[in-house]
Amino acid sequence: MNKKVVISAAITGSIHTPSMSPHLPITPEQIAQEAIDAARAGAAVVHIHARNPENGMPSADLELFKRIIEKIRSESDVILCTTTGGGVGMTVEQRMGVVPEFKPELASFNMGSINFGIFPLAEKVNDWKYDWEKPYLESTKGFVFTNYFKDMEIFCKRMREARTKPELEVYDVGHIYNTAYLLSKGMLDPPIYLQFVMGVLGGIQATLYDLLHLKQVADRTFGEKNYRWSAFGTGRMEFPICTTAALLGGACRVGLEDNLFISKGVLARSNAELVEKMVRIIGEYSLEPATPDEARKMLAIPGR
Ligand code: KMH
Ligand code: ZN
Repeated sequence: MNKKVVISAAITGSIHTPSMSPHLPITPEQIAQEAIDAARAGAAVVHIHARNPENGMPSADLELFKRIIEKIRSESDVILCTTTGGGVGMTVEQRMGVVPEFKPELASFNMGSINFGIFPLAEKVNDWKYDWEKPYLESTKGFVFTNYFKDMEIFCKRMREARTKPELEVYDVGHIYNTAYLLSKGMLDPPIYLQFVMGVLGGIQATLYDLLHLKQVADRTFGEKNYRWSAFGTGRMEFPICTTAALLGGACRVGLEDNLFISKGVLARSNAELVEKMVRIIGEYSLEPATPDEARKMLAIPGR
């Protein structure tokens, strides 16, 4: 078994809103600094979304991404994985813009359409900081996160042109078969890298049984040696899913995008704190966090 584990840190995302935690990074400077600190704590990859610095709303503004990316690149050799999932209501063109513009080493690539229900989060908040937050969350009762085949073909093409490796976000079992289809058509380059996204309402839930199921379907579909993979669970299942993934030889992802708590009822103060916890857990099993260069080899990322 490889002693090294690739840890990704998903810094801010587009699911949690400012009222849920004062520690959620909002401005480009905060997002970049959180990413740099997460890398120092042991993350080899940072997954990046941008937010409007005035009110924390998820944003596709390339100027904001530029400020985040330039600061991270100037201080760290961590692998950048930009989102192309964006946030609720963004168009495919808005979501995709970051790839040709910044040619990141990795970018998320969402492998199919799902109901994407983040409305239950609104029930837990009493005091709203900004007007947009509640309607944004509640609108997802009627929201399908669309990733049509015609759009996935465009994502394949643009990522290939930018020499960006796709991190294939698998929210449910069918997304593995969607991946196999695109691979069979020569639209994706092997070895592919899958990210099992577990616990979104509308997708597969974050149980250990479901993780094994996803892994077994992927093994049968691609052959165990022919793909790389990572997993994460949302909310309190972040650490159980990540620990199991690491013990099974996969990579894992922690961060405030997916989970705001360091332990029951205690908000994490930073992404670095979540990464440190993951490093501690794998350390108990004599595993170590991979450096960015080790991660490039392990995930078959060509490098810049
Ligand atoms: N926020 C997620 C549930 C993306 O950014 O493209 C998965 C994600 C997708 O990170
Ligand atoms: Zn994301």
